[in-house]
Formats: sequence, structure tokens, C-alpha cells
Amino acid sequence: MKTYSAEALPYEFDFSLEDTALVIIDMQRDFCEHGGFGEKLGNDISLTKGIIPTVKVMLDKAREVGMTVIHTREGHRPDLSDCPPAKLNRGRKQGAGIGDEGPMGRILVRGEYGHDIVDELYPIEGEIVIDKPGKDAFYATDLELILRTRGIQHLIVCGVTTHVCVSTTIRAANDRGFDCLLLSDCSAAFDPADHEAAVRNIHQQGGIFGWATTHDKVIAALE
Ligand code: TIU
Repeated sequence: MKTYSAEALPYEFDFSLEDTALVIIDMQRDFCEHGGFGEKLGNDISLTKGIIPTVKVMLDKAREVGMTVIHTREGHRPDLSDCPPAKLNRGRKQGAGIGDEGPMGRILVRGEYGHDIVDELYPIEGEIVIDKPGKDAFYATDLELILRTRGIQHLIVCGVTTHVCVSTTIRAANDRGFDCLLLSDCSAAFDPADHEAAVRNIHQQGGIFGWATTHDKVIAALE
């Protein structure tokens, strides 16, 4: 296996094409478009929407070199039988009831327009889509089985939001023994302060949860 080395914090991230997956977290209309879950929670979606072109550059490169690509979507069954009352009740308090009707269909419900991935980053044939009920992409999904079956050891992770689903998934992956590289410019939170803190929290203490870099460093490593 040929090894590539990307400049990163706290030090270079070494990976090969065969044992690496690009994991794009929750780039759904519900988090990046008007009227979705993110906006209903009282957030400005300009930052989550704003990373779409940058994520697309990274996605195109991964497709070009043949890297495994995994997309995740946060959402629930139409009958909400997989949505814990604790999550449902907190969303409702904020006016963002999971399952409520919105301009893009029922909020965070599988099969609805708002639940799906934005057009620009829409999965193509051969890419894996993981539907997850929680913030952690490993929780109650077959993600780990798929990664182990493919011999994946390294995860290049991006998407939204940095401090919620991206960070939670990286922490969960770290405990399962995967090496994670966060792409800071392909990730966003509604508040930049949350984003900055989340990025730092990944690579601090000598890379306590993993590495962080920008997409151009990974692309440079692959060229
Ligand atoms: N609210 C928030 O920041 N995020 C989420 O609810 N889900 C994800 O991060 N995908």
C-alpha cells in the first residue's frame, strides 16, 4: 500500500488509499437550508451552507482517486419509534419538533426532502449512506461493520456540525481504534466559536482524539 502524508496538527497524518474513508457527516438540507432543523433551533445556516463548495472539492478528489466515501444522515423513522423522548422533547421546547411539518417536509424524518443530502454533495452509486438516529454515527448503525469489512483504519471526517455530530463521531471512532483526521474547512458549526473549540479539542494534547487539517493539505498529499 502506498502511503501518503498530509500536513496536519499535531503532526502529519499518514494514510493509504486502501485503508481510508472520507466520512461526510450530515450534509443534509435540514442543517444547510432554510426551514430545516438547524434553522428551527434558532441558528443561522449560512456557515453550514457555506462549506458545501469546499466539501465538494474534497469529495471530487476522493472520487477521482477511488477512496471509500461514506455519507451519514441524522434522522428517524416516520413513526419516530427510534427517537428517544429526551431528544424529541428538547427539540419541541426549541420549536424544532422532530417529525413536525416544515417547508422541506417532516423535520429529520427519513424519506423527507429536508432529511436528504444537499444536491451538490449527493451520493453517487457505490458510496455508502449511513442513516443514524443519534449524533454518533456508530450508535445503532452498521458503520463499524462496514469499516472493518473494508479494512478501513483511517477516517477523514468533515460535515456538520463540528461540535455536535462531527466531534461525537470522531470521539466514538477514536475509542474503536480508528485514526481520524478532521477537515476544519470542510466542517462548520452555526457559531464559529463552537467550531473553533471543537477543532482544537480534537488535536490538543498531542492529538487526544485525532488530527486536524484543511482539505488542500490532503489534496496536496494525494498529488
Ligand atoms: N444542532 C446541531 O448543532 N447539530 C445537530 O443537531 N446534528 C448534527 O450535528 N448533525
